[in-house]
Amino acid sequence: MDKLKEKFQGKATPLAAEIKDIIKTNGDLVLGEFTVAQVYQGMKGMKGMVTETSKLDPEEGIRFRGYSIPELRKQLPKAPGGTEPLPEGIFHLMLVGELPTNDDVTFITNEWQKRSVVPKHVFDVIDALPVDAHPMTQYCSAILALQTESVFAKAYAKGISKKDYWDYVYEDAMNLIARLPRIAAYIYRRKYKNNIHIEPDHKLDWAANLAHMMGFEDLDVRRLFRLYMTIHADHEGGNVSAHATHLVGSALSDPYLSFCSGMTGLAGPLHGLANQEVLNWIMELKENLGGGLPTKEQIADYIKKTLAEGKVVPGYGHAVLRKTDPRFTAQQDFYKNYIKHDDICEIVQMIYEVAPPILESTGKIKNPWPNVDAHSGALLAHYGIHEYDFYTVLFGVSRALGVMASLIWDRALGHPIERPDSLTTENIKAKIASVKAKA
Ligand code: CMX
Repeated sequence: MDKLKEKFQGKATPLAAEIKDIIKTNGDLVLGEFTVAQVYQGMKGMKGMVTETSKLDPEEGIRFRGYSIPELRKQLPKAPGGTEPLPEGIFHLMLVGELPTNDDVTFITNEWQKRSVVPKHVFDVIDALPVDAHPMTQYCSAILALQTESVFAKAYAKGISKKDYWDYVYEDAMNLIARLPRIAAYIYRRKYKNNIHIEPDHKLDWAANLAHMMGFEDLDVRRLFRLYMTIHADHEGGNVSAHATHLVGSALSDPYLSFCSGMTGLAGPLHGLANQEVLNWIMELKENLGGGLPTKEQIADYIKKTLAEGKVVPGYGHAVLRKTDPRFTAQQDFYKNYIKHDDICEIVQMIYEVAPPILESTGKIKNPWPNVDAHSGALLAHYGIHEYDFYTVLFGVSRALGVMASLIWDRALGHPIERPDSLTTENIKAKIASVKAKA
């Protein structure tokens, strides 16, 4: 058993026993009530699942195992000479609940290097798609094609004990995470760089290797990729990509199948695709004005026009957050520290000043503040990654860290198949009538 797996088992075994006891002794304790509006409107605020890896506070933003993003930028191990955390570190933190040492992250980098070979048929499946297929379609197809490698699915077919599920899920999760940079870079080079591919560099860490295989050797791009992969990794359990992965995993679909469903959810414009939408929206604004920096008044008019056309302002709003997303702030800080001047990043800052009061004045948007997607594309574009429709793939590579760590926990804690109850509108009307009759 490898040392990370052993450490995980040391944490999971007592927690699984504790949870069994909690359910036995306090299983009837009421945790919350829900309303008709919540049932109709996406179950917002309903507490309906357990996620160990991170917790989202509406006012403060995400904490990974209790650590905020600014704390993690300081405390997680860095590459030699690097200034941003290695994403290997946040995976360790989410999986075992402890800040890693330098040795711990080196171990994970080496494991992912060893496990990173992608079978040929996966590239064949990508190549079978039209080159103009959206990169997320290519990415999801590749993940499904990779399912042939699932050790969980093979072991399950032979017959394994429930108590061993997590062990096979761990193997699949580690293999899947290890292979994603190669797949993402392959899609990028196929679609935008004349199908000319770059071999992995086995001396590089996971995020730097992705930048390298995409064709970016600049140290600044490595630094950005390490930050990007760290901050996009997880956002507790209820967001579409995390919930879909967890839900499909609860049917004991293997990690490849489960992750693919999470990624098809991430590909939606109200979730991860918003990063491409933000850049398209900003470029449309620039084009309408004939290039250059817009004034604040022009930005305000453009936002009002977007709302009047019944469209969403991409990168703004959130189902849980009620303040500026700390993932936005971390990227803003990156811009101010390392880039200092860039037209698109400046427009992002101007939108941040102009948009919130306009969105608030609609009276219906619950969170007028920017989310992670409001800034990420501008940083990527600064370093020459102008293919906006590829951005969600990068989000998807990072998101594997959180949802795979959670999936290992799900199986180690023996979470059963998810099956909430549903109601018809007739049921709801009957309930309203009976409450009114009693009043
Ligand atoms: N622009 C315009 N309208 C918005 C809006 C925005 N940025 N954010 C919310 N609204 C609208 C909703 O569409 C809804 O309108 P209707 O009542 O007419 O249906 C109303 O305001 C209330 O919505 P809400 O309760 O504030 O927000 P939701 O929880 O329903 O939705 C989200 C959250 C993120 C989907 C929404 O804010 C949005 O569409 N934002 C733009 C897309 C985006 O940036 N998504 C990325 C989120 C982060 C991520 O997952 O990556």
